[in-house]
Amino acid sequence: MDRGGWPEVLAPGRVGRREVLRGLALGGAVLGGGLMAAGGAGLLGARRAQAESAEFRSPLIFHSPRLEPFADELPMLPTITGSALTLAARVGSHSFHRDLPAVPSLGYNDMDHLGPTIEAHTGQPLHLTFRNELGAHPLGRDMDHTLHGVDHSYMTHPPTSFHLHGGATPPESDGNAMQMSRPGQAHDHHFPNAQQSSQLWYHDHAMGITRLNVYAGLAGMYLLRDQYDTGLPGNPLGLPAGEFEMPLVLQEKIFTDSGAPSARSTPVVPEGSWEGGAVGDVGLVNGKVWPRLAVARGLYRFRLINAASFSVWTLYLSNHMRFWVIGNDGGLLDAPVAVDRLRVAPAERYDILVDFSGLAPGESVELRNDEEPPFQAAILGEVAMPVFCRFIAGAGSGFTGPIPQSLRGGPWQPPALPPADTPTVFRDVTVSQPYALWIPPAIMTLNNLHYTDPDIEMPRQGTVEQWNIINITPDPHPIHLHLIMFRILGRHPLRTLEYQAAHPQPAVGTKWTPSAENFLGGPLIPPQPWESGWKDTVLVPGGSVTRIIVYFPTADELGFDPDAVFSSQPSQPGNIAPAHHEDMHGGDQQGGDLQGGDLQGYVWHCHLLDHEDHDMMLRFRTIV
Ligand SMILES: [Cu+2]
Repeated sequence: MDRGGWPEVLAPGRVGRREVLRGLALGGAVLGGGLMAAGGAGLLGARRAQAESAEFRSPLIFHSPRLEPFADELPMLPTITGSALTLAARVGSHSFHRDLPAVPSLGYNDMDHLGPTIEAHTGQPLHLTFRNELGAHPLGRDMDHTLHGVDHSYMTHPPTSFHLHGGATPPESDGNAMQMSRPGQAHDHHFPNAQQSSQLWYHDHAMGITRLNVYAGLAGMYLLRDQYDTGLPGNPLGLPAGEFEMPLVLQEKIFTDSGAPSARSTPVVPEGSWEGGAVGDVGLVNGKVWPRLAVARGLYRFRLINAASFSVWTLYLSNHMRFWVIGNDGGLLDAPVAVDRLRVAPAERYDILVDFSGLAPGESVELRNDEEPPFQAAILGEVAMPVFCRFIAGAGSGFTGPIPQSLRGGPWQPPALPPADTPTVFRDVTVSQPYALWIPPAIMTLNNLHYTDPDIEMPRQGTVEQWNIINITPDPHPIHLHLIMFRILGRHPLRTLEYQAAHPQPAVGTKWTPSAENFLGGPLIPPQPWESGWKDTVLVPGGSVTRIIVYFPTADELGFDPDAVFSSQPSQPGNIAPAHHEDMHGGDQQGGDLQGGDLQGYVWHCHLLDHEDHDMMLRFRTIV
């Protein structure tokens, strides 16, 4: 099995502020794109050697205190269910490891970090009241006041926006980044749940501080069940249930010596400045560093999510035994896919089966990662975060059912995955890191635009489109579209330098989406078998053209108007004066925000949260 199917293309790209600063710190010698491409292999080799020397610690990055692995039990996330729920974001006090003190953290309801798993059922709508009950933000000093409306009040009164990731949700309930609640305010969300069984998740989406809110803990799992995938023992699919089905929320972090999570990864970027993305050096599962889990010697269903801000991981089990992928973002695959490695980008979910029956009682196996950080992080000395957790086999045999032969298309199974639709509209979009004269500040962009620029995508409802996502950076970006699920058609390497030379990139603010069809570096590489179903997030490799097939449903099909105008104010505004966002609203906005602070449409963005905050996020509308 290969590493997720993409030959790493270290295509030359442009560099952002952090990358500029890194380059300066290293003597300014590594900024040139050509050098990046030419020097990649040697540098990576040297870095791997450094990583294997246990004592090597790059002075250009922060390091967590040394922590004993597998000291804590893997926490079970509580589950809540019902047709009307309340989730309140609060400041808690959380210890991330046995040997770390409790520190301020964010969580939902009575959880000090992360939130409960919401279980919902297809066809049963959920009314969720989200309340912002936050106080001073644990990462307030990391807020960058040059980003979209972020001001000093955010440190003590942080805004929030609650988003159900993967949900087909009415726009006023979708957690628009501009529809923020301040402490004391609340917002009512209607989630129709009119979609098949799938593994969604919820997280904060507030403009300019999403990376800090999520890193501090505002995320949780949302399992949507249906009549096939019931989540109950004896379910028609024969899948493990109850204690043998577990959400695993995977993250990586860096800790300070005081035990607090650090949003910064390098002293090269000053506190209070947007950094561009931080690789963690410890792994967390369900909010604990490197936990251990006692397992029965049987089959388990793990609902994995990469809930990290920045890193793509290649996961494997330490004894290299195979496991089975049975589903991804949008639901089940047609049949289990046996793998021994699985590449997971931020915001991607994978539904896997792991069979511990071959272990002897007392034997253990670890969930590990060996994906190197992207090139531009690696040049600071960042290395792969090696492990998430340890499973220790007990004496009991647990769930002993077989691996299902199929998951769809049979009796008492959901219908087989349909072939991807045939597109009638083709749309080129770009992913880039523009910079001016090599001088900070830099920015990450889609289509070379700021979030507030008016020239947004406006696909027609009822239309099948092919989006060609052209990534001229050397690094991977997981691209996520709200409202819809899509299919991955495949990926081409891009002859990036030639493409850029033929189409010089204008200053940020001018839409730049030239066709890349004459600059493909090879044939279409089809998606991996485990990417074959419905996806809401696609890993777009560095130097690539990634093609997805997207159907934009009509209001009739959705049961709500996806182009409805809605207020930017929360539905329960309390006694707090309306927020002012004038600085974020342009004047003549064909598809943009309306006068008076009203909003329209959804967003698509990179799910590297640092990128999303600045400015790799754009609005889109689906029009009639
Ligand atoms: Cu990105």
